[in-house]
Amino acid sequence: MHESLIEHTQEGAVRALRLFRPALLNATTCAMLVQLREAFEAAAADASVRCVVLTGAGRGFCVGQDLNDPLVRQAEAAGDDAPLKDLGHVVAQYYVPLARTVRAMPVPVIAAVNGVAAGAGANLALGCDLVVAAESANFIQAFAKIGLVPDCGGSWLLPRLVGRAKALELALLGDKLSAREAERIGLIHRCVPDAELTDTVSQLAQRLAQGSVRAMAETRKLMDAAGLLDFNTALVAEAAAQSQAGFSADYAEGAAAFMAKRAPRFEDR
Ligand code: T3D
Repeated sequence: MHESLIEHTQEGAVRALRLFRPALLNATTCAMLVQLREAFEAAAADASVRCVVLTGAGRGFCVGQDLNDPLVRQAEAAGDDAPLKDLGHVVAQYYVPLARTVRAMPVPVIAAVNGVAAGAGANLALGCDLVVAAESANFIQAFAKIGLVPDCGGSWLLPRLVGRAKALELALLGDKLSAREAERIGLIHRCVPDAELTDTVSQLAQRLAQGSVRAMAETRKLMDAAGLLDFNTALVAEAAAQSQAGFSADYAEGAAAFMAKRAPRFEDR
């Protein structure tokens, strides 16, 4: 039997995934990354799920790669002629499929950052659609401190979220950024007092789950693509996506509910 490193719970249409290696601040192993990707895939395939929340157990959210994992730890002993491990292989095999899966979810994804988020753990959170962090949490682009470069989407996400100057400051210095400051510079959606994190995220998740999650997933796709497009091409992409949205049951329901002055009941995915 494999050890379970991800806890799954569901409340209504909201699936919560909790990273579970609390003693090591939820540092990720390859097994954990596979389990997390499979948990997202299961949520994507389950029509009862309309929002996913990702959080961590214990005092940390996730501190990125477990640096003690034999798959990534290079030999230290002088004279040890074991071949060097190829981290690019680990990134391509485990982090890339996970980051892609999260970014392509058919429903909105919220990161509930309960504590420190470092390295790939920080970028895993930032790749989610909305990031809500407890006031005591912080974000650390820890890569440069150990001679690595940002991964799990960091090089793409950071400049888009906060601009090149701040992105490079965060990545080159690797200093702790408080959740409050992360909210101020627009890196995350919101920072809340620790005691309010669970309720705030729960209310936000239930609200998203009641909306047109299909339109939300399409909106994320449009915004991600738009960064590489000129204005006119982005307009064309919007028209194509709106064409599809206009054929959806959600649009029929949303417009009918508006005209009838009642709350809509969205069911598409
Ligand atoms: O390798 C590849 O495949 C490439 C992919 C790379 C992706 C990456 O994520 S690289 C970045 C890896 N992460 C880090 O470099 C962060 C390292 N951790 C820290 O700098 C500190 O732990 C924190 C600043 C995040 C938190 O500090 P603090 O004082 O609150 O906690 P702590 O005492 O340092 O950590 C608690 C325990 O977790 C401790 O273990 P112990 O002494 O109680 O047995 C510590 O060693 C362990 N821990 C923390 N981070 C990691 C870790 N163990 C393994 N790997 C970690 N990344």
